[in-house]
Amino acid sequence: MSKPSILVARAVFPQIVDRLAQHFEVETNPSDEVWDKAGLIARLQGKVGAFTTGSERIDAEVLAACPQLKIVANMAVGYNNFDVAAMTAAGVLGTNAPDVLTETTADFGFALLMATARRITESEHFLRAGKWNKWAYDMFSGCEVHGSTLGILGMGRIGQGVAKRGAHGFGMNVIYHNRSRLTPELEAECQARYVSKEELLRSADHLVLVLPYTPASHHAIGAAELAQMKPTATLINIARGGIVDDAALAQALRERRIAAAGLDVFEGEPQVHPELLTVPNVVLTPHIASATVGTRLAMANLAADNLVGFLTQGKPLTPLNPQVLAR
Ligand code: 8YV
Repeated sequence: MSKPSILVARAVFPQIVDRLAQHFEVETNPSDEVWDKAGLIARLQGKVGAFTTGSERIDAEVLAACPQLKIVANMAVGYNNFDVAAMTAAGVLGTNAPDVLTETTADFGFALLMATARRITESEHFLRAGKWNKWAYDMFSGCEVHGSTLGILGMGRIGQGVAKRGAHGFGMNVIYHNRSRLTPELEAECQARYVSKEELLRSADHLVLVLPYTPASHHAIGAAELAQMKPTATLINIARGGIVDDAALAQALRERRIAAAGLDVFEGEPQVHPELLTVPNVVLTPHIASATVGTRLAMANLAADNLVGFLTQGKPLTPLNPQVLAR
């Protein structure tokens, strides 16, 4: 019997492709080109499964053009590249890759917070440019981290990881806002206090965004929200581009209406708003919060496990629309 065919839409670890090849005919993308919609549809012809990353959008048009598709496994916890309702309507299972990246991503959130508060990249650029010719008492003075107020918007698993690092490691006063409040046990574990979004914006010395991107969270931080923040505050985005209005943020940074920002995700990435590239008080990284070898391998293995589990036994590990399984 011939093996079912799947598409691995971006370059991944060779050992993951080898694993998948034990079960499937695998078409890969050796040049790692990011295909446009027509390119993706063309490669998906005849495939029952797809291994995707955040760069492949699976919507009604793609689904209509690929009627044999049964599962799309995302190598990411976020799945805003999936139209889950359209997938469910088409009877296509979607899976994501939660949990395996939680601690690594929380580590990075803290790294970005520290780099932003303590002006690490800005001062390194100064040094590399040969501008350091004497010590000065006020050179690159930053914002205090220990003992300050850490605000977290979006208190899922990664938000909780950031909270614990702040509370236990840096003695921070942790406040959060989320669609739903944590249980008292989880609040105690994170030493975090639930507040309104207004209080979060007003009180945070460092505001970390860790919420999923949905139509409701589009521009959750725009000019009005930035205006409510302390002029000494920092803003850290490790969630998704589009949650912050990048144009409004660039203006707020330029006018020093907040002290600094640390951004790992951008509206329309890999494009970056040109204004953000010219303001000095922002730390910019190319969507690398989960990027350690171990974690990226775990994410890829989980996506592969979902494909193998579903296509060989009808049992995916982390389904997003399990109602498809009941059909
Ligand atoms: C991924 C991420 O690396 O998991 C997520 O949601 O943002 C990152 O960890 C990225 O989405 C590529 O798939």
